[in-house]
Amino acid sequence: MNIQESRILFEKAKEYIPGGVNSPVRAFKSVGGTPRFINKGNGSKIFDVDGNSYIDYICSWGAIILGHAEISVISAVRDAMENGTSFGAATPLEVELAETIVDAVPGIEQVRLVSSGTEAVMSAIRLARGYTNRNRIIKFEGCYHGHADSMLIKAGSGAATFGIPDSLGIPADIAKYTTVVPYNDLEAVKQVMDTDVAAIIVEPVCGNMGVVLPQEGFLEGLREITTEYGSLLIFDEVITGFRLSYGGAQQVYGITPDITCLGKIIGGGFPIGAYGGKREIMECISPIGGVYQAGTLSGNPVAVQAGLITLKMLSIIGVYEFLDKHTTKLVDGIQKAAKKAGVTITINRMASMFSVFFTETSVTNYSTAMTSDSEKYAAFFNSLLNDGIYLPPSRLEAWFVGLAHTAEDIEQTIETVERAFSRLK
Ligand code: KE4
Repeated sequence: MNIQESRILFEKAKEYIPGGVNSPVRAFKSVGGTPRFINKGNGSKIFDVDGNSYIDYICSWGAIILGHAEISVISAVRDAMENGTSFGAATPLEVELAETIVDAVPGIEQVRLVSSGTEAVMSAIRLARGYTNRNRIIKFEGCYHGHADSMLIKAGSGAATFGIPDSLGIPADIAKYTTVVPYNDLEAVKQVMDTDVAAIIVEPVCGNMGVVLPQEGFLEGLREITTEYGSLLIFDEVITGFRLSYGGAQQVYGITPDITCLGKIIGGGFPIGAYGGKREIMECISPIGGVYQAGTLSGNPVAVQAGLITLKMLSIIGVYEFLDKHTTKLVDGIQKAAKKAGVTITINRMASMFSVFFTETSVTNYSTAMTSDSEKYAAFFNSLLNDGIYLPPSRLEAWFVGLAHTAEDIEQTIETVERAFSRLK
């Protein structure tokens, strides 16, 4: 595969942008090779600057569930842009998007739009602290909630409840308020719980250590513990919102959090995030409450228009069944191909998101996710990439199936996976 233009661009990009990318995972560090510079997407495919085409299973990390350059999104956005792109004032469409989200997501009675998932989580954390007048946050190892200081924390040593920074530039005095425990481990939560915990934040189905599902009783247990201690339960549904179902993971599992964070899909590929919850909690937000949060481009009319069209399309009966059918076909095909090639894998899947782990261990948390062989994943990734299939450039991310993936795409992917597995032996 000729990737000369990507190579040239990457060298130039490294002159002007740290690492040549605007988000670290795009640099292909954990899989090696040259990141592809993409200049076009259409439907299930993306095209790089050398003219190579790929069936895309990143889908902008889940945001592009309708497929790239979806015609109704493009035409609605074009119309919206002709009326101007940002006013820094209230606009009618953001009311419509808020109403749509409130109607769709069980735990949201009021919602505030922001411009990224990180901003949604950062604001939700501040809101939880302001509402409860408490400081501590509990999060789970392997869950990623964006790059706000209090979220870039890793587990302290042993039973120490104090988190330690997972990035330079985070003061210990901030890190100490975040405690990190293993996913799916309610006992560990109980050991560190106290009445200074403002909130427990969780990806109800994790997509950031690869896909890891909540074990029976885990989410219910978090709901019980937070209620018992008067802490808030925050579901970070930036990935799972409108992905797992129209009401997100909380609709699938029947657990209602106090605050929900959203992003990705609700912007249809434009910069967006949102956080919402019970009215009593949300009314603590400025300008009516004392918790401050603001944003120049919050509720941006172009992003909101793209999000509205996307959610309208997802509300059509049968959409999630379609996604389910295609994902089942793909996952079954990968399983069969691995068996045929004698390659040991574990697949975790929920609805139209899944991950392939190169391990025989069942993957239920971060430490088991890390048993996935990184060299095998890198070889698998590069074999598929060079054969026109674009996977996440990290073994700890998710594949996403969208409405634009056709039966032919699925067939072609399975055939390509078979070739990749045979090369792995
Ligand atoms: P953003 O700030 O990147 O819009 O959202 C942060 C975020 C929050 N919560 C969850 C559950 C998330 O998955 C994310 C961001 N997801 C990653 C991919 N797993 C974004 C990709 C990247 O960092 O480039």
